[in-house]
Amino acid sequence: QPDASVRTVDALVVGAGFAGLYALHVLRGQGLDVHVVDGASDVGGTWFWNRYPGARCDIESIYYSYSFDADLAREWQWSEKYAGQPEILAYLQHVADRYDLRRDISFDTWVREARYDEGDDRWRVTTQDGAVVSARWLVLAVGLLSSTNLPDIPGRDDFAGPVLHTGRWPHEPVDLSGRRVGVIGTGSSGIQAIPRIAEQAEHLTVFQRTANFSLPALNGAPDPDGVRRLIEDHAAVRDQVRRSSYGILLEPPTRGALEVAEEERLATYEERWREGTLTGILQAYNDLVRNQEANDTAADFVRSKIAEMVDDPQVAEDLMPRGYAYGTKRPCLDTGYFQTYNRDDVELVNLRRTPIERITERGVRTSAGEHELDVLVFATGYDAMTGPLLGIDPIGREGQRLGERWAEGPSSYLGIAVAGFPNMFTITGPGSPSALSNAVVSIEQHVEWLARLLAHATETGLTVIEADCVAEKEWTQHVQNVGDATLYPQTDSWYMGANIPGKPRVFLPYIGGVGHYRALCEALADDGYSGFATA
Ligand code: NA7
Repeated sequence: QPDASVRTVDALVVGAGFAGLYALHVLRGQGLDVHVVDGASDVGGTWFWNRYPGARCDIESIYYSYSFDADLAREWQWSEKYAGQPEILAYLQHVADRYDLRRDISFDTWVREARYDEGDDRWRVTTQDGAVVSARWLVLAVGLLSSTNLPDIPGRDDFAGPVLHTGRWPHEPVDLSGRRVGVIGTGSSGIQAIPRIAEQAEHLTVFQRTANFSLPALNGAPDPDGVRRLIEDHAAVRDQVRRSSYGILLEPPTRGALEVAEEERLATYEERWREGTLTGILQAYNDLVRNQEANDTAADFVRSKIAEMVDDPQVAEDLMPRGYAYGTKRPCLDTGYFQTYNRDDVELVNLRRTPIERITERGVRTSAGEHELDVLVFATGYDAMTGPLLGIDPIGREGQRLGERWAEGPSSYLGIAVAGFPNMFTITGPGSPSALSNAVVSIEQHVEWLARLLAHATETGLTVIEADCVAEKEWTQHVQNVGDATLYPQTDSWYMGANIPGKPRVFLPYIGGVGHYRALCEALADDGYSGFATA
C-alpha cells in the first residue's frame, strides 16, 4: 500500500539554478513527472546567492546564457558584455516564467537526507520540513561553487560587527558608507568586489594570502557582431560553441609561445590584454598551460602590467602573483582592481609577510598588529565541486554514504554518475569539464545527455541505471592523466581541492575539452550506454 504522505515523482531535481531549471524544462517536456527543490527562496542558484557589490559573469553574456531556444536568445537583450548579477538573476526569473517552471519548484526547501532504497530502486528524499519524496531518478543540480568556505580562523566568531561572505551576501542592501571594511580573499569574488567596496567604504583593508592574475574586463555594450550573428545564424554559432574546447568562441592557438620571437610575443600579449576576455592571453599560445617556461612569458607580461598600474612599488610587488603558473588558479577579469590600491583609503596587507593571528572583537590581528574594522567580508571561495554533493551526502547501496565512498577523493563516471549510487546523476560533477568551461554550455550538454538516457530508460522500461565500477575507475584515471599533462596539478587551487583543509588533493575538472567530451558522451550513448549497468 503506497504511503499517502510520500510524494511520488519520476525525477527529483535538487537545485533551481541554470542546471536545475533546464533539467526541469527538458525532463518535463519528455513526459516525466518532475519536481525541483531548492533551499533558496527563488530561482537563480549561484546568481541568487552572490549579490556582493560587483558580482558579474566573466564569460560574455550572449554565450553565458541558454542556447536551447533561438527565440529566447532573440528576445532577451543583454545590456552589457558581462552582465551583472541582478541582470543574470532577472534572466533566470524570466526563463522560469517563460517556460512556466515555478509550478514544479518548492523553494525554501533544503534536502535533509537522500537515501537509495534497494527494495524498490527509488530514491527517498527527506526535506528539512520532514516531507518525503520518492523518486526513480535523483538529479543533483546543486552547482559546483555553492558550498561556501568560511575558514576557521581563530576568533572568527568574536568579531562584533557584521561578518559577510560574498557567496551569501544579504538581500537587503548593505550600507558600507562611513564604515571601515576588511576583505579577506583575492580570488574572482574579491577582485570583483574590492573596487566597488572601496568606492563606498570609508576605509578598506584587503587581506591577501595569494596574489592573483587578473585582466581588465573592459566591460561595455555586448559585441554587436556577436549579437547579430547569434540572431541571424543561431544554430551554427551555438554548434561552434558546443564543439569548442571551453564553451566559448575561440580560435584555438596553433603555435607555442617559445616558437615566436619575444617582440612578436609581447605584441600579441599586448593585443590580447586589450581584448578584455578571460582567455585572451592564456589562449594566445598552445603551450601556456603545459610548459612552465612558456607560461612564464605570459606571467611576466601580466606582472609588468601590474607594475604599470600600481603607483607604490612595494604594493605593486605584493600584488604580483608568483610561485604558480598563470591560469592554474582560475584567472580573473576585473574593473579597476589594481588601480584601487592607488587610493589613499585602501590598504593591502600581505598575509605571507604578516599572517593573521586571530580575529578579535574589533578587527583582524596580524603579526604586525590589529586592523580595526566595522565590517568583515570573507571572499574566501567554496568547497568546489564535491562540497555541494557531500553537503547532501546521499546514501547509496548497502547504506554507504557518498562521503565514505569519496574519502580518498571523488570518483565518478563522466562526472555524471557514481557506482553504488544507482539512478543518481550529478550535473557538473567532479570529472566533468564544467569548471574549466562556460558552465552554461556544459550544463546544457549534461542535461540533454541525461534526458536522452532517461528517454531510453522510459522506452525500454529500465528502472535501474548505475555506473559500472571499472568504467568509473577508468574515467577517473583518464581525468587525472589529462590533468597531469598540464601545469594545473602543481598549484594549490580549488581545482585541486587545495583550498579546503583536509580535502583530498585531486584534479577535479576534466580538461579534455568541452567539444571532445561531448563527442565522447554521444558516442557512448550511441553505443547503448557502455559503462552503465542497467536493469
Ligand atoms: P577563490 O577563487 O577560491 O578565492 C578565495 C580567496 O580567498 C583566495 O584569494 C584565497 O587565498 C583566499 N583565502 C581562502 N582561505 C583563506 C584564509 N584562511 N586566509 C586568507 N585567505 C584565504 O573563490 P572566489 O569566490 O573568489 O571565486 C570562486 C570562483 O567563482 C571563481 O574561481 C570563478 O570560477 C567564480 P589562496 O589563493 O587560497 O591563498
